[in-house]
Amino acid sequence: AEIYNFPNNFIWGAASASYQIEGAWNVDGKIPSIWDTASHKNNSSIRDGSTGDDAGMSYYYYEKDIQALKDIGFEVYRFSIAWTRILTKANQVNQKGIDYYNKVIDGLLDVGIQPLVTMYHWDLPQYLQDLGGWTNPAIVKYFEVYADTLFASFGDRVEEWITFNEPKTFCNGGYGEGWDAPEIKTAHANVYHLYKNKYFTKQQGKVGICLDTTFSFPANENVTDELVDKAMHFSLGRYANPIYSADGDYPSVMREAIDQRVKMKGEDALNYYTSNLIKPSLNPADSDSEIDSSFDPSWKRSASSWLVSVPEGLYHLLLWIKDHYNNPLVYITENGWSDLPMTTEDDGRVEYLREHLATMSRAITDGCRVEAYTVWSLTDNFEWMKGYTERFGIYAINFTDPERPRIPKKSVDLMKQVVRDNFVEV
Ligand code: GCO
Repeated sequence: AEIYNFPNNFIWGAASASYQIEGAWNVDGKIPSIWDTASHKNNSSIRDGSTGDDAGMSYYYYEKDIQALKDIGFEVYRFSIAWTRILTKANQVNQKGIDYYNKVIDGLLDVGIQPLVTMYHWDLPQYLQDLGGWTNPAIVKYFEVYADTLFASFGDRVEEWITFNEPKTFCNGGYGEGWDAPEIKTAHANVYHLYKNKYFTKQQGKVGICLDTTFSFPANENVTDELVDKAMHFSLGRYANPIYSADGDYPSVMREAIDQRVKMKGEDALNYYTSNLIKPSLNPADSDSEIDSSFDPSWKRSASSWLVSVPEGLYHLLLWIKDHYNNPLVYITENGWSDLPMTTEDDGRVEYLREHLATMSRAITDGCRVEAYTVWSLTDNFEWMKGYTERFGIYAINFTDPERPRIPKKSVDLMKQVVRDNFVEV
């Protein structure tokens, strides 16, 4: 077996998101989110008809999450705060919401675990969606009030913040691919507007954004490097260039109509799960045509149709980012595998994590500035449109057990060894 080491100060942790784990959907002053609305619809689009009404009940059992993190020896916990617990419809502070997150943050710090807080992980207050949500420029002012409330309430203990989780997903997925109808580009414009005016860097310390992408490989020798690079710009450059590149310009290959110039500071977070093969595309000059992509049949599949294991994709992606954006500091804030049904024998996840940690180690050896890794996810949770039919936790949860014990899977032993030894064996 090969040993892959990590730098001494490398930070290990796990990730989660409020709507996916908390439950208590209508308790202690919380107002409805768009995911409460979506999952409560009659014959909703959620695959198993489930909701996040209860989920893993972290609102009540957050100490079980903290113990699960502590048992592994993790030093950071990436979780998100629900806007719908913090502000009422009248934009007033909901103290019980503040109290809950104070208990989580103080509980983590008491056992030496740093909170890495995502401000927005898709659970938009429904009343704001009723005003157009991210497509309405007024959302910027609402988000500034929310951000100020977070910084005022938790900024004394939370030193690193992630603003938005995957703008591509909630703008395109939320407004462009049918979960909801409205315009994609204005949604992006409003998200990036908050950076354009350096709003966050004026208010608080380290504030980053969390982008997601696959890595693109050529499907065959007919696929030009230019086309593969175009695919990477569709998937990442479109969202990263305005943040990283000096003039904040879009990659020329995109020629997007969006006019944002954003500057970033602090760590920027990256979610990587899988890669794809780029087949000879449609007319390359058509900058809006989605790239035609597929999977290599040899790539191992998970319980999720979109998730196949391509460890090399993480290596090449980190080098791509290093080369295109002048080697920024990166946290990997999501990377993981899904299984079904509930199981603790997650050999597929153990193999996936070993291989991806090894390629991450190689990328760091080759000069990439990756300083933290938080596995997706700490526990099985509500997997959005898939409900509970795809499980991403390194701890299993039986969602019919009122105590919701966090049951360690085999991958917990792997992560304990990685944290203890700061190396992974493949
Ligand atoms: C995402 C979200 C997570 C998902 C995870 C598995 O990246 O889509 O941040 O909430 O649950 O990625 O799909």
